[in-house]
Amino acid sequence: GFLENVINHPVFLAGECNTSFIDQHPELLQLKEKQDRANKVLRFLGDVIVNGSPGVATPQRSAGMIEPLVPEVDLLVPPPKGTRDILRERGAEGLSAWVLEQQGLLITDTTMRDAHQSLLATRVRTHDLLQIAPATARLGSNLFSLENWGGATFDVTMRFLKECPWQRLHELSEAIPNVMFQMLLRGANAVGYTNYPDNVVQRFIEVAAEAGIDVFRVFDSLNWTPGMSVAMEAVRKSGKVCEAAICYTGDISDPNRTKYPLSYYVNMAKELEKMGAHILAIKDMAGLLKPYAGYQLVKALKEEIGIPIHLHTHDTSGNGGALLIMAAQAGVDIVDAALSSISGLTSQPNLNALVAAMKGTERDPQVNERGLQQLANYWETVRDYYVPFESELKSSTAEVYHHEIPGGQYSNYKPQVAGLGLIDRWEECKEMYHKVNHLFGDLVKVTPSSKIVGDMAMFLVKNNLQPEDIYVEGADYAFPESVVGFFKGMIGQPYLGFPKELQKIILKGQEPITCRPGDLLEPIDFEAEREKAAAKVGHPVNDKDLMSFLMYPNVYVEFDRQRQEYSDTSVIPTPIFFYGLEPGQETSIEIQPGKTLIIKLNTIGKTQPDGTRQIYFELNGNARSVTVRDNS
Ligand code: 3PY
Ligand code: ZN
Repeated sequence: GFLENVINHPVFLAGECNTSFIDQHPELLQLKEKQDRANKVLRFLGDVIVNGSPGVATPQRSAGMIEPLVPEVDLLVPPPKGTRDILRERGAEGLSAWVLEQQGLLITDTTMRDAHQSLLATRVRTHDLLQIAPATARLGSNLFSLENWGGATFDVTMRFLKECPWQRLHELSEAIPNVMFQMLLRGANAVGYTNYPDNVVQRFIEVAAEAGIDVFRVFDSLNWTPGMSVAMEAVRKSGKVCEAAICYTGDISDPNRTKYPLSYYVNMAKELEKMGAHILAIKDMAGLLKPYAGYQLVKALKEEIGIPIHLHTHDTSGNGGALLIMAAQAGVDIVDAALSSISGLTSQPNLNALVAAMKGTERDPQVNERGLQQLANYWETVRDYYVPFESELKSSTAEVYHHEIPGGQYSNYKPQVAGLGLIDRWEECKEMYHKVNHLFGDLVKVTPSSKIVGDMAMFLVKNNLQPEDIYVEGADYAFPESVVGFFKGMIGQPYLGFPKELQKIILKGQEPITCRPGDLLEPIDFEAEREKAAAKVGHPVNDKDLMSFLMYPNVYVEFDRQRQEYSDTSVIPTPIFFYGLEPGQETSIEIQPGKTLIIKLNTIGKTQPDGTRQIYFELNGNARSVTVRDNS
């Protein structure tokens, strides 16, 4: 390889080389880099071929998978102007005013975030997002926004996909310059599961705004507005759109569910408007807002507040499409939906069907129906790559009105239950989720409060306990850490307070807090943390990587280690990334624009006494082999 190139170089052969030889011939170093990169990719593929991919229990054959049809668009013509241009020209307040001027229903496409978070365990890779990005910019140019970042994607990209969430955002932003990017931010929990110091939340928002996020949907998992204030102010300061959410739970149309009546939501909405929200979101994370209740809620909010209203729901019950139409009738400004092939069930309602239903009405969204169908067709093919991550829910279910499990949690809770060996008690685990909700005083359940309810439910089932048993035997049990933290007040205060007796039992004498957890957390010393991170990964750490480290210290360090070992694997096509190659199969991987590796798997060697195997490839026509440890 490298050495041969050096000794065969004419200058070297002529004996004219001195110490500046390499300086004068940087192409040799580049070649070495490229060869290193190719070796790393081969070692990664070798590992997948021998050991499979984490989380893929049922291996698939990449050989049988077809390439998606990417709609043809003219890349030389810049995409039409969109909402990002409006935000740039008119600012956040101007954008909000523009929304109110629109007669047509505006639509956010959630395909790139919540849809796959809710149906495919958040596993959709950057490679698949980027391939369709230029077409999305052109065929979806009339969309209000693309929700494509935040929520669970930040964690999952690093933890399971070995990708950098910031790189994803950057690359998407280059490919889609015209439509606003939207992210989900968990208030003081940012994109994690725990409260972070205020200056971390602030810096995270600054960095995300700079990296391409235009609309920040901010919520608090207990609807506790003090938990939202720091994030909301930081978004306003960044010049981007502050969309503050009321999380919907219970049922305003059920006279027996008195804790969260219509007035509760109206009051919260007024407060968020006063706190400076540019847009109000109704975040119906479990899909509990029934169509007529939705009409009533939107109507009341339109009368009581002046900012635009953006409705988010999940179609778990199958009533999601009806809800969106009723909400449109009541005057909702913007709704969330997902391209048909990644819609429905625990995901958002079907965007293409909504567009068809609204066509020709007063609130016709005036989008490119044919174009959006082509985008949906692309995702239909791509969805097949993610089969092992599908939840097994086959039809919509009205049972969600009973268990109230959020759509984004459903596809996660089941594998967690399975992981604890409780899958044959799945029905019981769902029922226990319901019981724990009421044990805890009927909570707003959304990340992280939903995770706490889930953790407690699994804990009870695992220990063969019923909620009542806690009052008798509670002292004998060590409760899940998340549950203890919750009762300590570490994610904020629930509406109407904690159940006091239960709180005493769970805290075992510890004093709960009633202030904002952020008031107690020391500000982070960014430069000290940056040094700590740099020491762990062995190279300087920029602002974005520092944010990754602060959100998920261990996950970030492990992700970085893998990237050093295998290079940036986000460029590998998804079927190959998850399922490897079969002998005789060939693939091409564009490691950077214009640099493509053609890789063919020849044979897989037998396991050696030391537990390794030799994997024989052809790389751009040359024989190459790598040694891989067989973990089986
Ligand atoms: C998240 O926080 O990831 C959610 O999707 C909540 O609905
Ligand atoms: Zn959602």
